Amino acid sequence: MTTQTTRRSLVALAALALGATTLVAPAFGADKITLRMSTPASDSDQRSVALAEVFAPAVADFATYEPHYNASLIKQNAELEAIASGDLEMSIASAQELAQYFPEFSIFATGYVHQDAEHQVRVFGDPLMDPFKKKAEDELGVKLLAVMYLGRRHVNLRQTKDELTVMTPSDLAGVNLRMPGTDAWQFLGKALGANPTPMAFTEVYTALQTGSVDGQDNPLPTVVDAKFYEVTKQIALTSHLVDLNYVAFSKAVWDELTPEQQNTVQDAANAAAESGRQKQLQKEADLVSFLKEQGLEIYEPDLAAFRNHVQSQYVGSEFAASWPDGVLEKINALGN
Ligand code: KDO
Repeated sequence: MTTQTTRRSLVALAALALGATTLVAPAFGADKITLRMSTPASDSDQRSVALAEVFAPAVADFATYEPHYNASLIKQNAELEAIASGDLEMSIASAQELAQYFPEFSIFATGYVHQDAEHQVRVFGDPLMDPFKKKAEDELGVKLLAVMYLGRRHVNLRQTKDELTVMTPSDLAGVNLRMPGTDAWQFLGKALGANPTPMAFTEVYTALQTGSVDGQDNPLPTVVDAKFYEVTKQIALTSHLVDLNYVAFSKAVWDELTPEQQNTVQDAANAAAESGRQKQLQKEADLVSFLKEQGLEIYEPDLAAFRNHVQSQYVGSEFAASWPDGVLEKINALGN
């Protein structure tokens, strides 16, 4: 979906979001509110685990958390639309997905901008985020409750290192790299020097197995959780995106909660995000040896070459043009 098409449908979605009190009414019909959450991630992904084990029990007095994994309820990148139209109450949303509606969110999806997990937290809690959060709430009916850490994305290929060694972006020329299917993702794939191929997360394993793509990019915990290591041979540790997701919550449902329940939901989201972040960081540190045991070659390319190339691609791009003045500088100032 292009940004233009998405923006056209936004007006219709906003209207739906405003009327969503009636649309979500069935969720309030029972004793407890039902919070349907849809994600392409599996149930063993640390973000899923954190929501199920930390968020769900914390809100259990008044809400039943109902997770749907592996994009079984809503397809990847359509979750926000589903929340806006009252068909879903929660998701684990990417900045790239939000950028479909509000291009300025692409700043949080840009290569080599976030430095680490703590930097993400500082950025999310900083007043610089307020206009972004407000826009998502007012125009899409989606509240961004907390930032979840997905991890450092690396390039993971079917080829052995002997067949293809990735040291600089030019080594990725002609490599069909699966990237998720929105403009911001595709742009990042090109900025890396690859030939990006859009594809839903749930199709990636088979595509790697059959060779319809050369590789994919994701953090190490995802490479293990989705078993991509079974069908790939190498990982070049490009760290091109310290990736995040937001805990996205229906504004219409939020508005039906008492102030006390709202506090509980907010605290539960914060606690889940923190728990998931610590576990994901631990997994990132631990999984290199596991992946090596599985026979994958793991090595660091020329990071300066990747950083310079990626950053130079964003300068003057349509994405950079949408970033509010001064925000990149504020994000950088919150770094180490
Ligand atoms: C992916 O499709 O590669 C991606 O990592 C993108 C993320 O934003 C997120 O949607 C994630 O998939 C899913 O949660 C599955 O881990």
